[in-house]
Amino acid sequence: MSATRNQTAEIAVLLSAEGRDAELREEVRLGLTSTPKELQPKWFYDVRGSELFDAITRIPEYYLTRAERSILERHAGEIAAMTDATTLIELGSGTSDKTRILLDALAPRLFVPFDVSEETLRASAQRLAREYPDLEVLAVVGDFEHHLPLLPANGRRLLAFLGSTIGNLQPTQRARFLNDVAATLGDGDAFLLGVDLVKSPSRLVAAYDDPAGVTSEFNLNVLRVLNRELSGDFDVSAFEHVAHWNAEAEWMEMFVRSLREQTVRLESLELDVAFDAGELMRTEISAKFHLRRLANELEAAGLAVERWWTDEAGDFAVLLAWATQGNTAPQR
Ligand code: AVJ
Repeated sequence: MSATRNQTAEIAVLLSAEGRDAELREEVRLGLTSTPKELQPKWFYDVRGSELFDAITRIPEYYLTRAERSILERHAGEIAAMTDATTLIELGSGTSDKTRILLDALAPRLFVPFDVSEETLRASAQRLAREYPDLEVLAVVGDFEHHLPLLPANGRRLLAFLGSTIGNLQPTQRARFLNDVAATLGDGDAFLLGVDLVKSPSRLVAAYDDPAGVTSEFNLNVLRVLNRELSGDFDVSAFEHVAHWNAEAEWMEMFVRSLREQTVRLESLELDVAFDAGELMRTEISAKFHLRRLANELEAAGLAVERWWTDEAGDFAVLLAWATQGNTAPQR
């Protein structure tokens, strides 16, 4: 006599295909009619974009993923003991790769992977549900800039935001996001944040402009996304990948550069977009942090940083924080 779990993941869709579509159209119209032109990095991640990002995490120059994994491998037990969480929520979980380290250490009852990309999320949630038959998996399709208050609130929660994805937000977006996190965390809930640290520009540029050209493919893929989603006619071969260290802002930025004067039509938006020869369109910022300063930012948002860990080289950091307003760390 045995009770078998069905080992399938449940999916909750907070951002419907129509909602996502409306957001894409609105943001792309705004971005392509602005000076300078800009696209939001979240639109990279269609199926191909998610695969290309996965490939990036394995290129020798892209140290971020390996550094974060080494921190989690070394300290997951400690993180589990400090948080004592029964629910693990992972924002922007993508393929949920590093998540396994946390799942193994925490052994939560419920895992909530949260991502905008429904297809990628479905596939990885099903895979995890099969790999961890005792784990309840509730995948949530949503946008972490809008849907944090709608996250499941059962048990003591660990909210993980890894991979330095926070670096993709502009400073004002970032402040708003951190405030939302603080407001969402209940008594004893914890926030685990992975961030890339400021280092030599040459290493940073190498990480975002690899010689094998994987990052270039990833970056240019966003034009294919627009072609497909908005009936566009971008000639991808008429653009090139550019990665640049912005020393003032302390962020890496990626652009696509138009190789000639050209006009692109986005039929679904009834929009013609003129590019000059050499014109740059920014597709991503990836901010790099100083630990002390970032901890101050978290404190200002109502998040008390309890501890942080770095990898041996000091390239990357993982921070653990609690909400301060009316919240207390679990008593022990
Ligand atoms: C998804 C935030 C981890 O900003 O480093 C990788 C995306 N862009 N190479 C980052 C990315 C170019 C990446 N994160």
